[in-house]
Amino acid sequence: QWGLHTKWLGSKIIHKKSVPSTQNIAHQLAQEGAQHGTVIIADEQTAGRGRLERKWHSMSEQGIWMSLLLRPKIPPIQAPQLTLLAATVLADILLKKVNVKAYIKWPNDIILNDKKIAGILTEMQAEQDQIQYIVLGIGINVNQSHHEFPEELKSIATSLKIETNKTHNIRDLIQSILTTFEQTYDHYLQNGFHDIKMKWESFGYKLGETVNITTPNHTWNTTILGIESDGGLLIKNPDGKTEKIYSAEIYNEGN
Ligand code: BT5
Repeated sequence: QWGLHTKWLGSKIIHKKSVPSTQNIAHQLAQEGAQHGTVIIADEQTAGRGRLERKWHSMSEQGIWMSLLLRPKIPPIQAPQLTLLAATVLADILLKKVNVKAYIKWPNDIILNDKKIAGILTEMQAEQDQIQYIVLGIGINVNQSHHEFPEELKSIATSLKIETNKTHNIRDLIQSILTTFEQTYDHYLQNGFHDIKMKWESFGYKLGETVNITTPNHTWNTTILGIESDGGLLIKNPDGKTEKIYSAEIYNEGN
């Protein structure tokens, strides 16, 4: 039905019309023992979510809303690498299949023409320093028109249709994403993070530029240098010192 030529990713695909969140279904299936590579896809989500209890607007059949269930044999501290891996896969597919250059805004946003086109949500269940499973959620705005976005998103979100003036085949895109994700993931397990880091930096948003960065207790201007293999962001502060950060929001300078 999906015409997939993958080895393990999507060997089982659960496709629903409307669900609160594909993340929740994936968690439930994982706890019931579902296998590595199970994929949950919804046409529409009524309660899509982002990080930190934020909402992910996906009450539309014009996007890709899916969750991948992964059972990687890597230490839990390496899990953030999978978010970065997924981001490179999405940026790569947008470049190769849609012919647009999107950028990856650390840690998990895909930005096209300075607006958010996709987001990634990685949730991990770990016990005694072992990953039980990871649910990796991917949301991409594909064929929405501008007026379909809620008011608060209109100036910060975009879709492939808005940016290319064309509609895109959602199934084809899912197929490409799953195929490339599997290849990239297998390569990563065999060869480590180095190639992902290189790729990530070729798509890094505002790399080498000065941005405004905000953490819970601090806002300052800094220069983004790249990412570290543990998933942290490497920055260079105005005093010349480099620093690694693990949680922050990045804004354009002056915003
Ligand atoms: C994310 O969170 O960007 C992760 C999004 C993951 C969504 C997928 S869809 C399949 C799976 N099932 C789910 O329920 N979730 C995953 P975060 O970095 O926290 O960004 C959230 C913020 O993005 C919101 O606060 C809004 O500002 C903005 N936003 C919400 N919906 C958006 C949309 N459709 N397009 C662009 N920006 C959006």
